[in-house]
Amino acid sequence: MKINTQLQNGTDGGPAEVHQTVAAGADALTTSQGVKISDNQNSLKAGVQGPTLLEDFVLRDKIFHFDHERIPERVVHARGFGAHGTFECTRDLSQITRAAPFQKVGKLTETFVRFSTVAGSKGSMDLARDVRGFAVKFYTDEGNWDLVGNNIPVFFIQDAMKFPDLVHAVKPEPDRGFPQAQSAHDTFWDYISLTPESMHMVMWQMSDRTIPRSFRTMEGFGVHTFRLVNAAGESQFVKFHWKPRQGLQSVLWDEAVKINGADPDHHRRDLWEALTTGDHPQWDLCLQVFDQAFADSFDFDILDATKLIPEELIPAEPVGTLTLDRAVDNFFEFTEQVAFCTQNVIPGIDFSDDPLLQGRNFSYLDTQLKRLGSTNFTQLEVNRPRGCPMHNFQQDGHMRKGNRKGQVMYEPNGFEVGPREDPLQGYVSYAAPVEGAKVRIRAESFADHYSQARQFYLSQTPVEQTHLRDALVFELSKCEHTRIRAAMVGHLRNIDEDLASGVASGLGLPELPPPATAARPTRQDLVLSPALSILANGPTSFAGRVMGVMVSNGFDGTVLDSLTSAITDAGGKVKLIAPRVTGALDDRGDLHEAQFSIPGGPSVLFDAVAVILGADDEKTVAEMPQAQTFLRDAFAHGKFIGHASAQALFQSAGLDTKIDDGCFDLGLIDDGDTMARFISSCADLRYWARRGMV
Ligand code: HDE
Repeated sequence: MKINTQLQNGTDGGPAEVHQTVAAGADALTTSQGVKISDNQNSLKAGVQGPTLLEDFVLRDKIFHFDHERIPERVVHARGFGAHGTFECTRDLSQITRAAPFQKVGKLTETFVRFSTVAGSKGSMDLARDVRGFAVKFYTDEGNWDLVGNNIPVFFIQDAMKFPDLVHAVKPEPDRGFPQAQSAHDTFWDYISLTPESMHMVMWQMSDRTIPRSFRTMEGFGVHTFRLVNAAGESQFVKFHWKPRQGLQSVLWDEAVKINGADPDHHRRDLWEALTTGDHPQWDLCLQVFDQAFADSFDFDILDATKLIPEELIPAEPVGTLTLDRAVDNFFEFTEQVAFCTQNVIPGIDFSDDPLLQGRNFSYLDTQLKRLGSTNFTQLEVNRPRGCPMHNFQQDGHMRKGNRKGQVMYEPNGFEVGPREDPLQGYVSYAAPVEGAKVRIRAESFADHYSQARQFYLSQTPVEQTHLRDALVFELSKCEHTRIRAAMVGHLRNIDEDLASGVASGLGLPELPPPATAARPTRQDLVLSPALSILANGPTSFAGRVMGVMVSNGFDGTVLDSLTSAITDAGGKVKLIAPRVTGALDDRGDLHEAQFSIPGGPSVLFDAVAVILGADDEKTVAEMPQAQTFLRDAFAHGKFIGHASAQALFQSAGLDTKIDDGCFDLGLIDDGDTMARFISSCADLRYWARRGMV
């Protein structure tokens, strides 16, 4: 497209402004009515300095639309990031379900995925300590199936009746309108302390699961028990799990706090970069399939969303792979307007009687109408079925397009017009027997609130247990009401006495409060589940990770070259940080462009770091407070550190006497061994021994 750019003066010779006018062959700018616009910079006025005229339809068209650009944000999960993907079936499940994506190995199904944080509003930060949403829309041959999950396999509450209260408690307190995107405040912990069923989820929430390194490094879970139904109408129960091929990884709380300042978009930027550089993240969809006999014999109720089934008891078997392969080309059109609904199921998938799931089935359609303003949101590109046609007699409503043509808009009709029911292929709900009186009651089998919380806590590595305790101390320290802190410690005593006393001492409680009253005693006999640990399920290489390399003028170019090629071979990326973002000259005189200036590229943004300074600038860099913080933070966060000619910086950062086995002198590159050891160590992500935790 050709554009003429001219500087023009106002008619009275007024200030110069830029006018970009249309050139031959290019599109002309028009109003929403298609009228070509001659001047997009000045409104129509009565006289050069006169008032703007009401008849200026060009101005009104533009501002009218602008005034109405915002739609209500999601009441929860407002901040999200979406991507297109493809699901490939790797196991034929036709014996147990007739669901279209699982009928044949190799079958591809288009998907759209949206990750989110729950509590914060749309403009909050990515690294809030929060549960992450993991919602997947499958555009199957038999309609859209939405698996609207989280990155945690259990939930805070057992019944949908409690959801509005839970959300009101965690959202900003209504009188003051803060805190934003935080659970660390009185109302949340007050509610939780009065909700013993939330204790298992609280263990997950206070673990590092809620501060993931990336969307790419977290698991996803359907949470509820669902049903699979085969062509013969036989049903089994199922739980859905997404397992990242990238391995699990989280950041430290101190990193999360700092990342939120340095790059509040850290997670979305990370996914955007992965998608746009061809580093497509993948998850295996794994199923835990079980029957009524297992459900009857299991220690807990499979309809209780505060419980999980340990993978050691029923393995999560891979049945397909999701690859996110395309970024959206318009955020609003896809990520904002996508409408997930738990009741979007397809033949072969059905609900269980989990009261939380049943309640969700009411909520999602309702919320989409509020948010998107019309029942016709199903016609939007991101929401309409893509793998199959949509044929019905629905018509009209706000923004409807594509009504059926002709006289007949109903069924049955004697004109033999339009689509008809299909008793053989159509969706048939599983004929689960139902009986009993209408009651508002919680089943006895939902009464044990502490045993799985204990099992989760004890299944964590010592490092993770420490993080969990510290998170509880941090959060409860933000509560102004001491009764809330004490009440929470009372619950922790039912989970693990050491945890309770650790938190009590972190909070400075004068004495241990009594244990909370429990409907059921905590079981001490549950077998530990290593599948619940992040550290036990980390990556096996540095692939998909980022090495931040600080360089300055005169640095050793060969060290950077060999570091870059080793990282690239391992599937990772290198990003350069230099005193100025223009980059730095190496000792051969070659300019290496930087992605960050030192103040803009703190080490919390990277998985591992290297500092390769040049003689020309070494002293200047060593004196920069941000360079010192870069190194000090990397060290404190247990990162692996490569270095060459960085003695002065280690000294000014106060680390010269602390260099340990997590630091690698890349100047000793000659034998190649140091570099190789550095790269393979980086796969472990952190040198825990430095933090006193092995
Ligand atoms: Fe949601 N939830 N939820 N939720 N949820 C919404 O729907 C709701 C629950 C989840 O990226 C809302 O479109 C109720 C569990 C995700 O667009 C709303 C209950 C799980 C997303 C809603 C729950 C989730 C939502 C708000 C308790 C994990 C974001 C905006 C009965 C399995 C989807 C919207 C996206 C969004 C209601 C509990 C996951 C209001 C009533 C449990 C990932 O409909």
